[in-house]
Amino acid sequence: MKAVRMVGWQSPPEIVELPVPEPGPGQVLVKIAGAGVCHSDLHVLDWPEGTLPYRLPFTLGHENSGWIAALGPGTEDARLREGDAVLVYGPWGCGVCPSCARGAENYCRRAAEIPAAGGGLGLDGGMAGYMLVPSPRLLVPIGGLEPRTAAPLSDAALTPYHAIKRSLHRLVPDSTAVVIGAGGLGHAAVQLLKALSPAQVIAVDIAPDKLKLAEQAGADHGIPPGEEAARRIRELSGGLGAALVLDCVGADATMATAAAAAAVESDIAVIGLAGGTLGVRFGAVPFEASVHIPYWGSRTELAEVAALAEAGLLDLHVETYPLGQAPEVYDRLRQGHINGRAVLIPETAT
Ligand code: FEH
Ligand code: ZN
Ligand code: ZN
Repeated sequence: MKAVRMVGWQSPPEIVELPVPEPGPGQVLVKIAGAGVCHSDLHVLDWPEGTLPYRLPFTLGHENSGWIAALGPGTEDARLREGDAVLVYGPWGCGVCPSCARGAENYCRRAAEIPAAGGGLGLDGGMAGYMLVPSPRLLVPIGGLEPRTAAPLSDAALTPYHAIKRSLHRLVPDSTAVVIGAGGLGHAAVQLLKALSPAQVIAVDIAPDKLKLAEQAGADHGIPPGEEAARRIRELSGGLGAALVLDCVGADATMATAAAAAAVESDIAVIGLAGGTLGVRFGAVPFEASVHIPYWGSRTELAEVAALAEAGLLDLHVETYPLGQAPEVYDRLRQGHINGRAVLIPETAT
């Protein structure tokens, strides 16, 4: 099978031929229908050796969907059958610590002992014809959803869903939510905010086509970034500012905008990985504003995201490409030329 491999630190991914793996005890083999192309991969590919504990080479792709191809010995789980369409839950923890036991493998207590964050993040991921998943617990059935375009639910949607869910109590009628960065995560965040809350939603992005996508996703306003953005947000929110700011970029400038646009008693959630910083001190952020860095989401939340999609309340914008075009697609992503989320489709995804 073809696989998109991370072969070196600060090196481009390579497409190689690999044998289709066999599921061992406890494992499940998934035939990949679609593998999302996440901006985080660009950071992983760009970061110098030593930044992450990953052992190279491995197959990229941490946002995956497909069909169960084979159940390894001991996985005869009544819940899953060969042929079932599934999402692959991305953060692979130890599976037994208190966090993992409640489905929050994104916050596994033993993460520091595990030299990988999941398939596509140090272990073989889904940018390939097939993917080995360590346990059926990491698979979420998706019923009648189209598997080839469902993959972004497992990251582009799950990450903002987790961040929004913990702030829902702030999103009361007449409140305002701001989404900075209307790319893969951002446009999903807009749809989720409109589906889950009465808040007015303001999207902030430098690219007009991204703002258009955000407005198609339900944003009430789309505005450019910069000095003016915070003032405009205050104007649109009756002077209060935003009860929730989701920074899907995470750069110095966007975090500064988040702090300037936030309301008293608000949440500022930074889910973008650009590596920016924000000074949190008296006067730098509004009174009782909370700044936090959520990471991905739980297995339970992924099932909730899948349910939202099956109910038609979440319909992500997906651009599909053949798996063999992975290097070009990563380049397009880096140049900001992907609208919504790009998904790679293996030639075996029939
Ligand atoms: C991937 C790798 C490292 C940090 C964060 C991520 C996210 O894309 C996972 O949602
Ligand atoms: Zn990701
Ligand atoms: Zn754990």
